[in-house]
Amino acid sequence: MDLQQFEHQYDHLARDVAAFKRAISNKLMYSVGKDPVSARPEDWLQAVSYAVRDHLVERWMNTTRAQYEQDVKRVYYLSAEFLIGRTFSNALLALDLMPTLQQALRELDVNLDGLFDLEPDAALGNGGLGRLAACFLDSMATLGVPGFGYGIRYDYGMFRQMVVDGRQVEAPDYWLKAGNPWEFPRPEVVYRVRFGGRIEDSGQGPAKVRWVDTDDVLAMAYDTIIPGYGTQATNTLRLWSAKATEEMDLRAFNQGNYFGAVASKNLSENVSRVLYPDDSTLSGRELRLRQEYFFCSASVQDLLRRYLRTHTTFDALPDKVSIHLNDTHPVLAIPELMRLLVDEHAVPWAQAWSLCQRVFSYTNHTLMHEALETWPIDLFGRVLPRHLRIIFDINADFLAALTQRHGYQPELMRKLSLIDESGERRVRMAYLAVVTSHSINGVSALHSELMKASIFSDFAAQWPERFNNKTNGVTPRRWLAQANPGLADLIDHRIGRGWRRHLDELEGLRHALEIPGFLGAFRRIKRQNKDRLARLVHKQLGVTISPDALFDVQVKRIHEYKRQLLNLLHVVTRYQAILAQPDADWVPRVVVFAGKAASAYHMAKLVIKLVNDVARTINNDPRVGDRLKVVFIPNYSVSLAEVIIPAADLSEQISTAGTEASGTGNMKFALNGAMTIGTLDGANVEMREQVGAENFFIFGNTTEQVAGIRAQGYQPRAHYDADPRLKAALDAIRDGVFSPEEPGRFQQIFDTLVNWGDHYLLLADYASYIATQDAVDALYRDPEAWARKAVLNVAGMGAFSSDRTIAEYANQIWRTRPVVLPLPHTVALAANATPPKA
Ligand code: 26V
Repeated sequence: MDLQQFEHQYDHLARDVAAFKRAISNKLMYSVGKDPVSARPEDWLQAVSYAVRDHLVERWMNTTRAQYEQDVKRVYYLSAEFLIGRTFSNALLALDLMPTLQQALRELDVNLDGLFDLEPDAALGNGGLGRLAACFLDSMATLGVPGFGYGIRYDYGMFRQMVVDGRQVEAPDYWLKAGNPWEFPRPEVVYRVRFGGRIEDSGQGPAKVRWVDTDDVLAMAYDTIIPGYGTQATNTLRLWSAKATEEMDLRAFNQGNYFGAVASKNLSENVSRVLYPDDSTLSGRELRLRQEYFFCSASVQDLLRRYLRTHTTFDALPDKVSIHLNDTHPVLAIPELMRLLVDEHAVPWAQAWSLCQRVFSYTNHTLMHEALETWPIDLFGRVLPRHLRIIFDINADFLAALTQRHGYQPELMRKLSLIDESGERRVRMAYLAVVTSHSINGVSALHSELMKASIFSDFAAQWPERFNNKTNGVTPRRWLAQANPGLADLIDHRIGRGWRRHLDELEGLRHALEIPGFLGAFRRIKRQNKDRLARLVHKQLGVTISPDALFDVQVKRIHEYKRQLLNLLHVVTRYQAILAQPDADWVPRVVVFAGKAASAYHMAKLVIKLVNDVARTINNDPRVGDRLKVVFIPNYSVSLAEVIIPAADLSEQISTAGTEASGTGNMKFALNGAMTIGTLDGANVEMREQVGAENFFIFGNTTEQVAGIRAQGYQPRAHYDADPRLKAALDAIRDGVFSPEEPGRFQQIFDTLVNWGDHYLLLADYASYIATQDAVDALYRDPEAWARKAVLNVAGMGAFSSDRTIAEYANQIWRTRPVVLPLPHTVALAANATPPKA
């Protein structure tokens, strides 16, 4: 079949509603096993998903075949988290099947809109880091980068957050209960992953060590197709699930211990049971270490097997394989690759090490000390004795080279050693990543500089050329085309559809500002999105919010450094001011919060309670009315973000300068036409450059000023004493104005800020924040002026596509070339789809 025939056939299929109807009916009967007359919406969703998936499979096979034929260099993106969200509508957009499906289902008398909300989120991540990995998969596929995601198929994803009496309550998220139509189980792709045991050392160097008496688990692959947009190219996300080995079952069975056999099977399968929900604090649990090794080992075994299908020596490994470490969670891939090369494939140690250095690259996502992974060596040695030995050997080589370079310097060695010898000896995972990788990057310009100046300063002095920046981005397919169809449509009519693949084209919207009617249309769309959110809030919380109000939104993990409490201080100040001057000309506001707290993070949970107590008080105070409303929307997730973000007027990005590595929510809001109020932190700095300082609300101390204040001995109480508005807000919180049933409930919050050092400098930024919030009100009073600036924010977001980020990784770090595939038919379709209006 030549290309034209293929195109024609594909075109025909995609557009043929009758064929699609048939396919859906067949799936419903033969795959789901349901009669159309009794099928529930869930059954239809399953049937439709299978029918849509079929369209992806053909592309998938073409891509995989082309990758083999062209012997391309592959990128393996190792990540403990992939926060994918829903797949159904994403697949429909990638395939341009939405209109066909709409018609097909209409004819089958099924309501398509009702189906989307039935799909559970794949919430296999905590927050920013996991969602970034998902955006990267989308961009790698779209750019044709031959990328494979490798991770863990957690049975339970991020917990479901319920709010009971204003407090967070966690419930398990068994996202697989109705089956997952998007994954392909691969029972034939299984690897043995070994744990424990001991090493037998012949004393003849690293190559002569045997690892014996291990307890083993099997890793079984599940594949998910990642479609590219406007291209035939697809990629694979391969997630590993733990299965007990057969011997284990047999051994116990032969001892006649049926229950024991089943119990120990369950135990060994625990390794992929649940996602650890503690973003930014290392709990240091053994199961977590096992999870990390489990997916690293399976992934490295799998990529070596793929490489060896077409190669007989390892010489070409760095030309054919890049392994990228998404933070330190996959760092065990380094000693695992060393082990496989040296112990299993008899590669000499020095050669294996050189291969590793050319294969691995690493991204750091946080400077927060609590989140930096280190493992006590006794725990490490118990779980992975062979790997501990390998790390010691790497360390010995590294320290010897250091000595050769700088002479014997015990202080330098102590600082740079892979083993932290102060106190309980621990393995420093980030240092292992840095010593091995040929590239180490941060995720925004500011963060990359701080990374070199702080946690890795001694390494940056040794190897400055290894350090670089790759500013984060987000996929415009999910975060604009899918989440905000109204705005996407308006943009299409002004500048065409090309922005989905070339986000820079949004620049063209600057001219649209001069076109009569454009701003009005933009405002109507924002208004519709606000209506949609208002309905959701009413349905979920029973609170009525007015879409005329300014929607002021902070949605993200609850963490002290992100300063949800600073936002609350503004809310309380505003409340008190409204009570003092009810007749002043207030700009009505709705302040929206959402986000999860780590289950053991006491202060974050108390913040959630305070938000809810403040909300209850203000929303029920008849003196306030529509001037101010506060809502906490439970269970923040990717799919909730897709509703909340397009409805925002104001995006709160208010972390203490120097603490938020990049932020990606900040980009999603601006892309959807929100204004930002933020500090000069993370990617906010670069966003402001792109959209112009006059279109961005910046406040607060800079990173240098923060350092200066701390160095001089920060006195939060001085701010409390000097600023009556601040004092009044804090006193109200302390004295139980929002918790009359338990007046002392928030004493700790008061103390943290006023008496215990206010580590994140909320009080130092308060005055500037309040003044800037007043400037926000002033602008909002002029809806035209506000909308103009909001449009300029959209227009300036071109640089923050994850396509740009991935192109930089591919060209500068991985040095991969895109796979070459027959002409993408969807590009042709897209070009004809909506003729841009003049
Ligand atoms: C740390 C830990 C510690 C062990 C337990 C599980 C766990 C899970 C995640 C993390 C690291 C969190 C780091 C993180 O998410 N960083 C965020 O990365 C985003 C993408 O680069 C960036 O936009 C955010 O600013 C940064 O906070």
